[in-house]
Amino acid sequence: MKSWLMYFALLFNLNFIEGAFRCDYKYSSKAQAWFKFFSVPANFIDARLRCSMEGAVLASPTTPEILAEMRNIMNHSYPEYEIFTGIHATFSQGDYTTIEGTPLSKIAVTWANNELDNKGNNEKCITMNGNGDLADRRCEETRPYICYHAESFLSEVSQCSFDPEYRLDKRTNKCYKFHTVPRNFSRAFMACAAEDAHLAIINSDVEATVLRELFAKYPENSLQGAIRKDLAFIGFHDWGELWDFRTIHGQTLTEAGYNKFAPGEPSNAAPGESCGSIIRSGLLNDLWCDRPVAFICEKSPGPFLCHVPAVYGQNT
Ligand SMILES: *[C@@H]1O[C@H](CO)[C@@H](O)[C@H](O)[C@H]1NC(C)=O
Ligand SMILES: *[C@@H]1O[C@H](CO)[C@@H](O)[C@H](O)[C@H]1NC(C)=O
Ligand SMILES: [Ca+2]
Ligand SMILES: [Ca+2]
Ligand SMILES: [Ca+2]
Repeated sequence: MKSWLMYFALLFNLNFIEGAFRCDYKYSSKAQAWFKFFSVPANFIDARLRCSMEGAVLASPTTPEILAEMRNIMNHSYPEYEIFTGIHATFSQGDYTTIEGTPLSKIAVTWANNELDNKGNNEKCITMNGNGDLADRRCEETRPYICYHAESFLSEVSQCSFDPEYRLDKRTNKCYKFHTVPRNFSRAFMACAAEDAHLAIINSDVEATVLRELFAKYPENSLQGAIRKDLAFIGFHDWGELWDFRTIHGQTLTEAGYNKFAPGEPSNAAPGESCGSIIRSGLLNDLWCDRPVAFICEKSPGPFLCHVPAVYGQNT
C-alpha cells in the first residue's frame, strides 16, 4: 500500500513525505509513532486542544508499545506525576474512549488501587502513573501530558510547515496562515505557538499589504459565526498598560516598523481594549481580548521536518 501511494505521489509530483514529523517530537521505532512530553500541567480541555493544534492527539496507552514509550517518557521526566491520557468520558457519563475513539473496553489496562471509582460522580478523565496504572480523575485538574502522532504520510508539505495552509510570501520572506476558526487572543496566541509560529507582527508597509491581501482572500461571507468579520487578531498588545501598544515580542509598533492605526483608533472602547487587530484596510485597531475573531499567524520558512531515524533502508 505504501509503495503504491509513493508511486502515485511521484507520478503526480506531489510532496508526499513518509516517516517525517515536527522536530519537537521524538520518534519511537517500537511504537512507530512520534511523542512530545508537556511538563507544564494543563487541564484536560487545554491538553487535548494543544495536541490537536500541533497536528497530534493526546496520547492514550492503546498498545503495549505505546504504553511502554509513555512510561519511558514519564520515567525520564516526571515519574512522580500522574499524566492525563486521551481516555475520557466527557461526552457521555461512563462511555470512556480515547480521543481517536477506541473504547476503553478494547484496551488492555491495569487500574491503580480502588480505581475506577468516579469519585463524587465527577471524574470523567483517565490518568496514568509511572507504573502504567490508570485512574479516573477530575478533568479540571491540571496535569502533564503527552502528545502523540502515529507514523503516516504527510501530503502537500509547503516550504513553511507540514501545514499546507502556511504560504511563503516572497516580499517579506515570511510564511502566513489565516485562521478562520475564531478564537480569543489567548487561544489565538496558543494556536500560532502550537504551529511553531506567532501572531503576525507587521514590520513594514509591505507586510501590511501582504496581510491585507491575505485577509481579502477570506471575504466576510466565508467566516462563520456571530463575530466581527472586518478584523483579525495580530501580534500586538498593551501588556496591561493602557495605550502603550507593543508587539508580542516587546517592541513598540514604531520600532517594529508599522504604526498606522485606523482613523479614531486606538479607541480603548469600554470596558477596555488591550489586544491588537488588523482591519481589512490594512490599518490597526485595538480590540477586546476575550471576543473571538479570525487571526493571522506568521513564521519564518526553513527546516521544520524531522525524519524517522534510519528505520527504513536499514540493511538495504
Ligand atoms: C520506570 O521506572 C521504574 C522504577 O525505576 C521501573 O521499574 C520501570 O521498569 C521503568 N519503566 C520503563 C518503561 O522504563
Ligand atoms: C479564551 O477562550 C477560552 C476557550 O473558550 C476560555 O477558556 C478562556 O477563558 C478565554 N480567555 C479569555 C481571556 O477570554
Ligand atoms: Ca478515581
Ligand atoms: Ca513580520
Ligand atoms: Ca478599538
